[in-house]
Amino acid sequence: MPKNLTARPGNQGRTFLNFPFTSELDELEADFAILGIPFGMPYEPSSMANDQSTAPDIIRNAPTTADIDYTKNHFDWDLGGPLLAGKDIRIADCGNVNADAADHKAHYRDAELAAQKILSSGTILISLGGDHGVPIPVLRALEVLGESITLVHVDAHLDWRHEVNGETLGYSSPIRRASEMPWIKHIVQIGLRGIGSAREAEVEAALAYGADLISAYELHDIGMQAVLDRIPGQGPFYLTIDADGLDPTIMPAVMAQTPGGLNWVQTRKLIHGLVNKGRVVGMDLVEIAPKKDIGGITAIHAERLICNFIGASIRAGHCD
Ligand SMILES: [Mn+2]
Repeated sequence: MPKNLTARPGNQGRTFLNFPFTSELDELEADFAILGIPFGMPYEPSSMANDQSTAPDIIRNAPTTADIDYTKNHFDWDLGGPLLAGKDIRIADCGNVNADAADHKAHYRDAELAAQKILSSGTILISLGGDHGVPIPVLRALEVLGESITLVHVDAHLDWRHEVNGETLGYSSPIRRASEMPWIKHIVQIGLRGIGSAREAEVEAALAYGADLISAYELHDIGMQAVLDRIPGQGPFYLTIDADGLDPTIMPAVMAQTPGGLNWVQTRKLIHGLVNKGRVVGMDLVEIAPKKDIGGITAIHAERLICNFIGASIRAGHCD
């Protein structure tokens, strides 16, 4: 009997919108799977269990889910109808990937295995971080699809460092690691601004690879539709969203609050526009640091973002 890769969420075991919990990933039959991946690879011992590691369960308990019946069944103006569009859509919350205090790397190994099982069953994967290291095992798992994936990245930061403090799998490196994966065909990065871990060498490496770097200011000048038009192909796509790519006025709960980010209308347009261009096989939302939230506003936007992704994917026919 193989060990379970995941365990039930904390916080009284509340799952996302009370959808059923399952850790039986080998027999998964679902259109969407929610998967918490709490722990990145730390740059120093004190950040092994950082604030972001609590975010998967905080998002599951977002204030707008207080009346889950409303969220699931009432008319949602973001979608033009109820969340699941009256269809027989199966959403599974697969809980959080286990961690091993004696073997920190086991968490990424189990996350990759869990993501492989979910993706290979044809299920759309919604991963909740954790910091921006945690998409690395998910991006590795995309290999099981046997397709060329276009990666769309929302972030204030470039995330192209080869290493920080000798660690190559941390939150400053996910897009560099993605660029090394043969199944990632194109990379589009949206929302760049301010100052992060990147130096001129990392910007040059991203440009040499052919990443389309769209600063937040260019986005504000040309609009999200023009950005969508620049994303090549018809998918499949993978969407990684660093919460600090959104403006700190709507997502203040991040470690690096940076003025000038995506507003909600732009974020919603990106989600709907991308799923209407082609199948988005998975997305993640990372780098939410719940202790910095103000009135739950970050968690509210996180829940709206995930509901828009689910509802738009259904309406685009990706679950038919
Ligand atoms: Mn990032």
